[in-house]
Amino acid sequence: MEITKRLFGYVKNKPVIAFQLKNDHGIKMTCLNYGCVISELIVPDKDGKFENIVLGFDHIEDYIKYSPYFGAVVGRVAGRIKDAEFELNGKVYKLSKNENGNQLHGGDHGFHHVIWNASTIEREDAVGAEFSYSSADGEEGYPGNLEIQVTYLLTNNQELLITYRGKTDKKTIVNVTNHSYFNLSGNLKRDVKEHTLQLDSDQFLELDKELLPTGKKLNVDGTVFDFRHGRKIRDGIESRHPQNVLVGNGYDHPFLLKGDKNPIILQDQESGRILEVETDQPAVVLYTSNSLTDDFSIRGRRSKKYLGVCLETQGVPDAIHHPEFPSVVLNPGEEYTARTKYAFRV
Ligand code: G6D
Repeated sequence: MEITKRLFGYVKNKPVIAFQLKNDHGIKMTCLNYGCVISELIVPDKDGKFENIVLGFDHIEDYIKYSPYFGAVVGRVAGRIKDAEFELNGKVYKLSKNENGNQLHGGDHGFHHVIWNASTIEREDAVGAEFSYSSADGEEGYPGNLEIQVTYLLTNNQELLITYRGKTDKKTIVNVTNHSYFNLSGNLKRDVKEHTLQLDSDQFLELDKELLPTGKKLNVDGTVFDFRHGRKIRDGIESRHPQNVLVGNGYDHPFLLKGDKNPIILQDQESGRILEVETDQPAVVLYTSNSLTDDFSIRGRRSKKYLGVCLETQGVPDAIHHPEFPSVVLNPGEEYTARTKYAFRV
């Protein structure tokens, strides 16, 4: 197991440090104290060739200028909050607006964009980084001083364990996730259209034209949203289903998870790489990078639609406006915890 640290750059004159974690089997991961970004994840293919499987950059300027949350932790609340406002105990809180009068991913100065305190973890069979951030009362409009912590642990069992913890001094809402874009072909050789996904979910949430949940749960039966027996990402890209067309021809939808032990399995036939995801969260947003623009490069590869697939495990988006969804409210004295495990197999 190995950890190395190096200066990655500066954001608002604060140093950005890159932590490179390596296990005993050659798996390597680089993460930054800027937005807890996972900038690189190097894993083997079926022939033992080690290549990067996430979208990311080698220079901080590119993250500032181009990144649509590549590898970042997003929050205080991931997803969209309608009208960028919500009510708690009879008080209306107005959030920063950054998309069509709503708030997306915690606002433009959300968790993806801040410098976190960082420390390293060294264990017998795991190495990791622990990030912490004090999100002030009123930051991006949210009530309560929130102490949030994110731990990445790379194990000798080819797994990345992500744990989120939060405490507040005032009633607030919290729902964070990691927004990595995976591409199992290795070094972005191909897009993700031929990737197959297996996801044991019977229902997904209908979105409106601002990509906010309408509150309606749609059954996956007989549609390209049925991943229970495995399906190619391509199916949703080529589909004429109104919900696939609405989000720019692909997927950008929350799927409701059943809390069973069935992992979410993403596979790339050609490389033989398999990503297994397990989580304690009630939902996963499947986003097939339909909005990726082609006006920048990613480590020399021209960006384009469908270059990555996001599996954003989280609370149900806009839950604060849908009492029927699991609550994202955090009270003083309670602890917010969320866990997701990514396992790298061939
Ligand atoms: C688009 O609608 C999608 C979001 O789900 C995604 O997180 C973002 O691009 C990066 O806004």
